[in-house]
Amino acid sequence: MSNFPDGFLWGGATAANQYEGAYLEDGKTMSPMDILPDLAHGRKEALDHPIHALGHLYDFYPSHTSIDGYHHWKEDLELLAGMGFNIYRMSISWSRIFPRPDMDQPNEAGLAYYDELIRRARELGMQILVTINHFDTPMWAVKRNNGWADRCMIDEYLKFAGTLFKRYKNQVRYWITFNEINMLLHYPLFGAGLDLTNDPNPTRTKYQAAHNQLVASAKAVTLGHSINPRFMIGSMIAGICNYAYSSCPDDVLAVQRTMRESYFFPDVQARGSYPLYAQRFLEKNNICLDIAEGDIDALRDTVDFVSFSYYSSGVITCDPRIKAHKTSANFASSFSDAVDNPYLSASDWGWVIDPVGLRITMNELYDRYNKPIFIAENGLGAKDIITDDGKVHDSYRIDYYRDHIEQMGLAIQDGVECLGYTTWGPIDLISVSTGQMSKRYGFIYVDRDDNGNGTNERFIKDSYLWYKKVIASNGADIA
Ligand code: BGP
Repeated sequence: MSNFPDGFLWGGATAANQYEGAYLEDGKTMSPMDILPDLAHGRKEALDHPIHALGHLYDFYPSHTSIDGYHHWKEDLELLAGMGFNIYRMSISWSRIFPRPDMDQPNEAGLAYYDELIRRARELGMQILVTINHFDTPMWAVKRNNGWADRCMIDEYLKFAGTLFKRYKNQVRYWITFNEINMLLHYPLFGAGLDLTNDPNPTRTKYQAAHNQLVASAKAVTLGHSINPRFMIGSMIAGICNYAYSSCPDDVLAVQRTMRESYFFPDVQARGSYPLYAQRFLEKNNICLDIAEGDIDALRDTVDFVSFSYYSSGVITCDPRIKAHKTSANFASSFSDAVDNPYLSASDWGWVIDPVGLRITMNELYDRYNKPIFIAENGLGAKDIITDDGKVHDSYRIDYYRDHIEQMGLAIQDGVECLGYTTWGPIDLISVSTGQMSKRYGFIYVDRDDNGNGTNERFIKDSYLWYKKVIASNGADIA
């Protein structure tokens, strides 16, 4: 028996800057991803100092070609539809549509690509979920006005979002305003196009950028609904489930503090105002934000659904001796003081695997907001081996998904209203944190390595046939 409601949305998610390549084609200009080398060649430093990185010539830029989705999309959509996807989450590259600031008209050549892609995906039976900004504030904004530090980005964003809302009014029903909006605190370049190199008060700048994005997000909700009242427009955070290391109240308090850093964003987007704890945090840090007249009113327009990505969980402690065992590689711990969890194993990249954490997160978010939720990303980055006859036996990925889908079903049984589930990277693509190809998430293998060698030919993995079966049974058959 299926735990999933009829019409549940099953699919996968990609992002323009990790999928398309063609980084300067048809009038596109650069995105932050396009100035970065991979991890082994200075990605971390470049992420921290993007303006400096822009003036530096690296040997290889993974995103410039990526998996060449710009020229393979037809074949890719057919492969995705072949699994029975009824939704495809994708993003639209801002710098393809508005390659320069202050443009009155969008770049038609850039839009033409998405026109065709969306038309074909709909023809193949897929709903579309568009992420308007997936770590993709154009480089022109980074250079000109330090990205979202400047509120001029609100109008630039609304021009971009409005163009998409009008253009795809009848083809696209689901929208996310910003990918993992809470990540701007940890990945300021990806999240908000910020260079904080000489910034005397980076915390203030990040929260100013956050404010500007929250206003832009709320105004986009208003604008979108005025164009099509049926639009479903959602928020999104990187959802991290954190546990207290011990029953010591200080540890529990530390978890609450850490979770609020992320909840701050959907608290505003789904409830329509700044939570008191955020106001206190800003006061305590002597941060006085530039809040224009009308901003607080604008924030009142809330999202239709709350979405999140889910990969991992963390464990938090205040005890300095235990902190010494920090799991540096874990997704959750790299953004906080999280330590090892003795009950859980981790991926090849050290990301702790915790399916029950997904159920907990779903329940938490639904309890907190009482709005439908959507799991916008979930997946396993792993080292795959392709056999001579073009097969990938990725039983570990099947195990990962089976366990997470089971927990998702249980959360729905708990009472959570969940609209859908888009796995991350249904096709192998460039990793955002490392720039690698070898960190593969897909049900579809792409012949391309970390140095850009390969034919870009696509091969289906064992997990492809498995997910197809899951979708066909509406989640009942996960064996
Ligand atoms: C999320 C991003 C995605 C995706 C994913 C996996 O944070 O929204 O764009 O890349 O993480 O991360 P990575 O590619 O670093 O393995």
